[in-house]
Amino acid sequence: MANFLVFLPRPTFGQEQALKPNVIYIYADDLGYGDISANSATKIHTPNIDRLATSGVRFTNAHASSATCTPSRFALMTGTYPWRKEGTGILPGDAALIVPTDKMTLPKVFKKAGYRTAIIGKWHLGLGTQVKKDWNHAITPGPNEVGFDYSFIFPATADRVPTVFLENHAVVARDDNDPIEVDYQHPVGNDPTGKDHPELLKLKASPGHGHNQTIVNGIGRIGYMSGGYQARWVDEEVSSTFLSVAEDYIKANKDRPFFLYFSVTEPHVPRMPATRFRGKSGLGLRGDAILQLDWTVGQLLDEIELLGLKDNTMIIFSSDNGPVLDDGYQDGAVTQRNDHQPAGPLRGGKYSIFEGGTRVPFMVNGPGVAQGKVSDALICQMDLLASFATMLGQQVPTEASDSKPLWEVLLGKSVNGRSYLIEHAGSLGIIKGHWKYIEASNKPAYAKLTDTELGNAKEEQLYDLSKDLGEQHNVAKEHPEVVKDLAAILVKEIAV
Ligand code: NG6
Ligand code: CA
Repeated sequence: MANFLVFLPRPTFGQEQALKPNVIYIYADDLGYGDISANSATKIHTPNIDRLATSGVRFTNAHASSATCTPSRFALMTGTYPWRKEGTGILPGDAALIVPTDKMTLPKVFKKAGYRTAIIGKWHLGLGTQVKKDWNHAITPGPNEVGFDYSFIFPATADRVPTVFLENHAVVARDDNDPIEVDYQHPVGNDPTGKDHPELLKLKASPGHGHNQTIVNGIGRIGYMSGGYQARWVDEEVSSTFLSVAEDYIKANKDRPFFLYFSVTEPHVPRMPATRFRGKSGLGLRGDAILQLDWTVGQLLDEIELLGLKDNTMIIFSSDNGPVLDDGYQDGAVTQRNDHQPAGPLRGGKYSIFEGGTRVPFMVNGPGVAQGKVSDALICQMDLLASFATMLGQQVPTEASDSKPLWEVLLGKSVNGRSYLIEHAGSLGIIKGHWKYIEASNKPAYAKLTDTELGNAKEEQLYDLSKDLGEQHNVAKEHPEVVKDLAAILVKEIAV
């Protein structure tokens, strides 16, 4: 009997693993298309991120669903367009969870296939069932209730309170004798605010941007916070904290398939990289933060190699929305710009319906993935859910209705991406083939605070991206039939 068992045609350990590669999704925050040298940046060098491009597929037409963070992450998790659902805009740090707990999500696809799943980094999709919550006890639901076995996160953005990490349901290093309180409407506690005590700031807020409420670590934040002095993060250590938690996680799970959503915070504000990166880019703290991000990616890639996981680990790198230089602090991004083009050849950036808002770096690397290939296929981060579902032999979940299964495209084996994608900022646009249509809108064309061309105009806009990637020449009048076709798709999609 024992001998018979030996001859059972069961897969060897190696084969089994090959069917289920580990997947690491590295998600930068506000990194623009032109912020990496793989996408032709010349004023900054990102050799480690570039390694992912040279040994994998680099996409030139890959998108976040939206031009800001929360909606893009909502789409990534749920496989649905965020503008279909109210309340998916940029969330405050005390928001309730907006990802449904009873629907399929990207991590649940992996879980269903027997993977261990983790998020390490920025969350920004809300926690708990209501705004008012007790930060001193377990907070639920959150990432663990939508598919992650393990979570080590910060709740919202680096510029929003509470400036603490949560491991699974609990604040890290909390102290029962020093309870944390958070409020976005009214001041709490006695901590100085940036508004009243600008002399205490090591990073000054930009005029008009707010970011002048509770001061934590010499930086004025959005929102008020009191207590939790042991738990408050030091900005200079946030990145290395996430990296070391990620390395530990990978080591602990190296013998079984895992999905790691590594959601780093660079180069989102406040840009306060570790001392050794400061002044290194010549582009101010934003550039320095990108160098820190690049170093982090290098460390992670080295670790994967060291652990012998390289042949069995797929790494996807992208960003949640386009770039912005001044997003609230005087950090040198504008004054030391040195002609750096964070959106590369694209117009607009974060907050914009022009391509700079959603078209972001996107690289896929790993077993079965073409090497050194450039793909112009249209793809959205929202498609990862359906793509991994099919890769793992599952049906595409019906509720992930906007997610397209594009596994072959991710591998670089096919260039047949989406037939169209709706882009989302203040208004909606649609990209189909070489055409880009932006609906007519009364919203502002320009945001002075962030110096962003938002892309809104009272008349409909149409651009031929094959000749005019920078969206300079509105050809709507010359191609009324194309305008009609794209507007009709938009109307149809909105009605779903
Ligand atoms: C904006 C903040 C900006 C940033 C952004 C969220 C102001 C004036 N600006 O409201 O600094 O925090 O929200 O960025 O408050 S995101 O990448 O998470 O979407
Ligand atoms: Ca972002």
